[in-house]
Amino acid sequence: DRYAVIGNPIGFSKSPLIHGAFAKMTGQDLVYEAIEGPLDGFRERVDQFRTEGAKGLNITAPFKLDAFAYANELSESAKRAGAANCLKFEGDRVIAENFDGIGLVRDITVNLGVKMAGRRVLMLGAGGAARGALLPFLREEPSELVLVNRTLAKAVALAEEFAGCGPLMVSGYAELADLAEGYDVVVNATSASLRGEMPPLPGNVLRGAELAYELAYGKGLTPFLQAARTEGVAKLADGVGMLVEQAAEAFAWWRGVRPSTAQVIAELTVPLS
Ligand code: SKM
Repeated sequence: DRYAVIGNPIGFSKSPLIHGAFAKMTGQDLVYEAIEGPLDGFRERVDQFRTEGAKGLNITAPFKLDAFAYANELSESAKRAGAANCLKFEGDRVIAENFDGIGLVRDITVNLGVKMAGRRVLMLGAGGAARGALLPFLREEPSELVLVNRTLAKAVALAEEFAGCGPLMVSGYAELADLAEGYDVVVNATSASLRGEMPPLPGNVLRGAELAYELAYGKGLTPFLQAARTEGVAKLADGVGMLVEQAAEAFAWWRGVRPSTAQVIAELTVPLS
């Protein structure tokens, strides 16, 4: 059976390696490749892959919205995220899922051993990555989840979509100085790290946190993680565990077998120094 990850660019993707390891571990007979999708031709490329007998697809930037639009059945998490990171093909059925949020929660709570229940959580960014994580985070029942964004209106609009789902609040960066200290978990879901930049956090916000989590993976000690280290944050992590956990969810959904993730995470983890 054939599967792939599609994105543009795609050369950096670890998904073929991860799914290859899962297939070996569980004895599943499948081929998993990487496809560089044309920026203006996602639909045609996926049509083609399906006519070649594809059973499923992982989707990464910049196609998660295109994949959502391509599907004809949406899971609750895909609907909430407004984006798909995984598709399953069954005849004419194209079913969309989004496992990024659950992958992040599993990495934080299971792999890193940081509980979110009753804790204060700060989410930086209000784009697609933040959106996908909001509902899975709220289900963990934090005492408070604060969404921070440069453009406050964007955070407000996003929070409105999740009204009634839990203790979700919004803030601009500057105002954070007043609420500062006492966050337990701080997640960087902005794209700042991809440009080697630091989100404009007031000085003391990271102090006393148990975990600083960088969603991007493979960037080493980003300015955000560096700042967290300087502030003495106990645990630092990048998104590699999240990547492997969302892959395990996808694999289980496609194949009906759940692979274990610890060994693959250990193999892919680059020390943050
Ligand atoms: O959501 C995941 C996607 O499924 C695969 C991926 C990758 O291969 O780098 C990254 C994330 O966007």
